[in-house]
Formats: sequence, structure tokens, C-alpha cells
Amino acid sequence: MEERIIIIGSNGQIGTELAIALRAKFGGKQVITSDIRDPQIPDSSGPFETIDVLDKQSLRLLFTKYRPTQVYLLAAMLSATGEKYPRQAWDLNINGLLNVLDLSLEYNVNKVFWPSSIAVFGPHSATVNTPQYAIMDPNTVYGISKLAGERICEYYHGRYGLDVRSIRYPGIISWKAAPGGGTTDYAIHIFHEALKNNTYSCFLSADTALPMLYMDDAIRGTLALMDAPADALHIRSSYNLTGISFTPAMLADEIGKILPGFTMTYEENDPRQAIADTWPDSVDDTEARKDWGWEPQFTLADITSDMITNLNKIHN
Ligand code: AKB
Repeated sequence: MEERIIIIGSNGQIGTELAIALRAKFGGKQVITSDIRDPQIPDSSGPFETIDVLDKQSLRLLFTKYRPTQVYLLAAMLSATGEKYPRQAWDLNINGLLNVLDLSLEYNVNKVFWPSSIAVFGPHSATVNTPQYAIMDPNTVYGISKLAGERICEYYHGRYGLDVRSIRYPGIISWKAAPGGGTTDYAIHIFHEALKNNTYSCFLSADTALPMLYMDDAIRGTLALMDAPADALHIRSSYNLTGISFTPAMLADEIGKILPGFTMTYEENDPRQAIADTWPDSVDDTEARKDWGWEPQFTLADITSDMITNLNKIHN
């Protein structure tokens, strides 16, 4: 069967690279990118539509025009920006999801992908190797919206049979497109500043461990989940997934091995610290490994050297 895939929110950090991967796999014209913003990396190999996921009428026209077999919904407001605009974060993250789930049912979409996050965990969740099923008491609007979104996805699967699939992404590190408004973004900014100034002022403390994933692994994992047979997937809320966990100090050490003399200072009282403090240090992704063969490939050393090699090409 020929796939027609719509990516909503295709111009952010993940969407940009997912579009490249999906177009390589299914053909440029089979993948319709859409966003409220212009592309970070223009790509004329397939259609692009300007769309606001909260405008259900326009979204309906998009579904009518392309009759998608698969939909990826990536439009969202992340943790740090969400704390500045809680009402808008809730609206975008929840009503955007409901619009897409409803239209996917109405238009008989075969598969829907929606990303959740480690932000679904909170101050009372286990912090080390946080299990799939843990106490979940997120206290950011982003985390609350992701947890509600997970429950809604599972509900649409159980109640209506919609084949919706999801991953709880950790921090995602990449060099092609800029991240936007997350707590884990320090792990990207650090590379740009290291190459420009050989120093970085980090908004998280030296010992704040967080689960992270390199973009190549994130894309490979997302496509593997979407390729898995439906009956192999017994989690319809969202799968825990991780690559490696590290602290800012560990990342600075690794960068210093490639860029001698690199220094790091630490800011105090950044509001993102309070968010990071409620998130897991590491997560247990056994269920993803069991159900659809998840296995990360990039170590901290691999990520560091790949980021520096690629950003060097851009900076020079
Ligand atoms: C954020 O920091 O808000 C995101 C996330 C972990 O979901 N990168």
C-alpha cells in the first residue's frame, strides 16, 4: 500500500529530521510537511502546507486534500516555554492532540504518532531507572499536558481502536535544526558555544543527570515503533525510551577531550533547574526493547564527536 504521511509541526527540532528520514524512506511526495512556521531547512522534494493545529477547519481541509494513511503530530510547546505561557501550552498540547485524534478517526488514518516526554514524571517518581509504570505527578504544565495526552491516546486506542503509538522522549541532542524552549536544550547550546568561544555558561548545575538521546537514535527508534506490528505493542500510553544519562559536568569533560581548554561555568537560580530536578536521572526502557527491539547506538563519546564534527562544518 502506498503511504501518504502528514507531519504536523514538521519544522521543529525533531520534525525537521523526521521529514528527511520519512521522505528518504517513502519518497518526497508521499510525505506532506506542515507547520505554522517556515521550514528551518527548506526542502522542495515534497509538499508543505502552512497549518495551525488548533484551527480544526484548516486541519480538516488538510486531511481531505491528502487522505493520510499515517499522521505524526509534533506541534507542541516544551517545558521551559510552557512555564511562561501555561494556558497556551495546555491549549496547544491538548487541543492540538484532540483535533488530530478526532480527524484521524474520521478519516480512517491507519497509524498516528504522538510524542510524550520524560516530563510526565514528577518529584515523587523514582529518579534512577524510572520504570514504565511509576508514580507520575508532573508539576510543569508541559508534563501535565503530556500525561493527559498519554491517557487520551490510550483511551482512543481502547475505545475506538485508533492505532496511536508514542514514545516518552528524553532530551534529544542534534545539530541540524535548533531546539525550542526545552530544559534539556543546554546539551545542544553547549556545543555551539564551545565551538564559538570554547566556554559555556550552563543553566543547569554540574551534577544534574538527565536521560538523553542522539537524534539519529531518536529517528531510528521512532520509525521502528511505527513499523512494528500492532499486536506486538502492549503499551498504548507511551513507551519509556533512553539512550544514555549524563550530567553537564560529564558532557563538559567529554567536550574537553576534543576541544582542549574548554571551560564551563554554572548559572544559579535559572527556573529550568527546578524543572530538571523533578525529572528522572535515568529511565528504564525494557518494555520498548522487549516489544519492538529498541536499542540505542550512540554513546556520550559518539554524540560528542558527531556533534563537533558536524557543527564545525557549519561554523567554519
Ligand atoms: C524539554 O526539555 O522540554 C524536552 C523534553 C525532555 O521533553 N526536551
